[in-house]
Amino acid sequence: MRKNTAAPSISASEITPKAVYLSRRDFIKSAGLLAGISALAACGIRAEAVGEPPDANPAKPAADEPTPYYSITGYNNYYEFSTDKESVAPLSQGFSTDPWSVEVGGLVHKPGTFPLEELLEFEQVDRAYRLRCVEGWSMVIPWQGFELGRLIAAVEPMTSARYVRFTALMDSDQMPGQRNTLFPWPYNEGLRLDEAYHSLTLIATSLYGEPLPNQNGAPLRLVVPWKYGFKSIKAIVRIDLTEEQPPTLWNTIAPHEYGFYANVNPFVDHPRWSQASERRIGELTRRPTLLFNGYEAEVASMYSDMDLSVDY
Ligand SMILES: Nc1nc2c(c(=O)[nH]1)N[C@H]1C(S)=C(S)[C@@H](COP(=O)(O)O)O[C@H]1N2
Ligand SMILES: [Mo]
Repeated sequence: MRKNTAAPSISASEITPKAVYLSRRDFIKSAGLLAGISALAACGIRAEAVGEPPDANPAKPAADEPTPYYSITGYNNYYEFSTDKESVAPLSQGFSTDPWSVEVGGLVHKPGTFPLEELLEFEQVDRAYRLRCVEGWSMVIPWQGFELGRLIAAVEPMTSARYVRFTALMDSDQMPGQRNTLFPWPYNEGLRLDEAYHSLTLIATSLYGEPLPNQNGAPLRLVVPWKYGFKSIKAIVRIDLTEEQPPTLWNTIAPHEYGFYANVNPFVDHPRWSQASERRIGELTRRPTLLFNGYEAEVASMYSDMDLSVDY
């Protein structure tokens, strides 16, 4: 079994509404076809795939089933609203995301301001990804959005560009957590340019076929499935191409605890806890954490010349 695949690209009009998606999933599950995330990503979306024969070995342990919508939207890390995961959803309900645009600049030939509507014209894809928080819990989230690489290519990076810096919204009137001055707001993050171009790297605009809920980073957020969740910055308003590695919020606060790379790695512990296993939300026992969150086949080559325990 492949550990995962990028889901096939589909157009926005083909994105499965949540109710249909869920009932189809139930059908697939009862037919004994749902053997893991690869089955979901490759088959769950496309009706014709339901007719495929059952898996020869259905007794696979630890299948990656999508986490229920209520957990994905009710248990959130989003410090601009609250450090309490269950308070983020209620506190973010009135957050205004319309109109929204993203400014893209820095070392590019064609800088520009992209209204959300324009970003939604990039080819939309459907991706169910594992999300592993550095705190030791995980979910499986069915996102829809576009590959970040499409946007980066559109602004034509200069040859000197080596990194991408992301900046989230700064608006302490709307985001009460930003009144907590212990954090260097706004939230920011960064990727190396090859990571940003990787086809797994997504800008998510929807979840379970519905527009991104505020608590999950509406109207658009980064998703980098092989890295710890804090890299997947929410409510992005600015993207800059840079020559130097950009500062990031968690790396600035605690560099020895949160590296710039933040690749999921069960062999490199957090200084205060083990990263060898994780609690999948909704499950009773912990499961082992996978190197690169199970996306090793797709991404390991980008780090072949790095010592992962040094560049963590
Ligand atoms: N702007 C912003 N983005 C953020 C965060 C945040 O506090 N602010 N938290 C991060 C962390 S630690 C995680 S685990 C994920 C959680 O995403 P989810 O709530 O959609 O599951 O968002 C990440 N993106
Ligand atoms: Mo996290």
